[in-house]
Amino acid sequence: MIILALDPGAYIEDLDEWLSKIIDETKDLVVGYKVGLPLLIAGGLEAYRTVREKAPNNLLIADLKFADVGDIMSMSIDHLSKTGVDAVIAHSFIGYKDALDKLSMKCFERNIKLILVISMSHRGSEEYIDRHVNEFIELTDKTGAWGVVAPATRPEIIKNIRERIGDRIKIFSPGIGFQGAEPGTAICHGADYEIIGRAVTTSSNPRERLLEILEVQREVIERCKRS
Ligand code: 3DU
Repeated sequence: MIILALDPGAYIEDLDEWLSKIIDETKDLVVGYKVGLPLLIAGGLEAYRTVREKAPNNLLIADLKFADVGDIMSMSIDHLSKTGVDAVIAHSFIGYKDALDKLSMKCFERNIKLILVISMSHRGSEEYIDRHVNEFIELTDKTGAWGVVAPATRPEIIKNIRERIGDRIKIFSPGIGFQGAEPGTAICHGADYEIIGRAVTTSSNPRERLLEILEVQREVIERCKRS
C-alpha cells in the first residue's frame, strides 16, 4: 500500500536513467507514483509522460499542490491532462468559490481525480492549516474529491478524518521514513496508502529498500490489527 514519490535531487545527471531504474525496480511493489514540482521543473511534462509510459498500470498522481484561482488551475489541468496522470493534488485552504469549484469541475471534465490536502506532515501545518481540518473535510463533499492527504507524522488527524468521512474517500499519507513516521502507522490509523519518497529513491538499491519498508509496514499493520 505504498505510493512512491519520485522527487529527483539536483545531483541526478540523467533523469531518464534515474526514472527507469527506480520504476523498473519498484513498479510491481507499489500501488502508484507521485510526481511533483521537482520532477516537473527538472524534466517538464515530458518527464511526467515518461513515468506514465514506464508504469502504465500504476496510479499516477501529480502533486502540484495547487493553490491558485480556479480559472488558472483549470488551465494547468488542460495541460496536465495530456500527460495521462490519473489524479491531482490541490490545497484546501484556497476555498470553494472561484477556486475549488472550478478546479473540481475541470477535473471532472478531464477525467482526473481530485485529492485535497487536509493537513501536512511538517510542524508548520499546526500554525495555520490544522486549525481548519474539520472545515477542509467538509470541502470533500462539495468538490466530490476522490482523496485527501493527511500526515503520517500526526496519525490522530488521520483517525479523525476517517471517522468523519467513512470509507468513501481515499486517504494518502506522507511523512514516512525521512520525515520520521514508521511505515504502517498511517494505515493503522485509517489511511489507505502511505507515500514514501527519499527513503527509497536515494537508496543505492531502491528495490531492496522498498522490500524492507514493505516488511515493516506489514508487521506494524499486523500488530495494530491484534491490539
Ligand atoms: O519525505 P519523503 O521523501 O518521503 O517524501 C514525501 C513526499 O510527500 C514528498 O513528495 C512531499 O512533497 C509529499 N508531501 C509531504 O511530504 C507532506 C505533505 O503534507 C504533503 C505531501
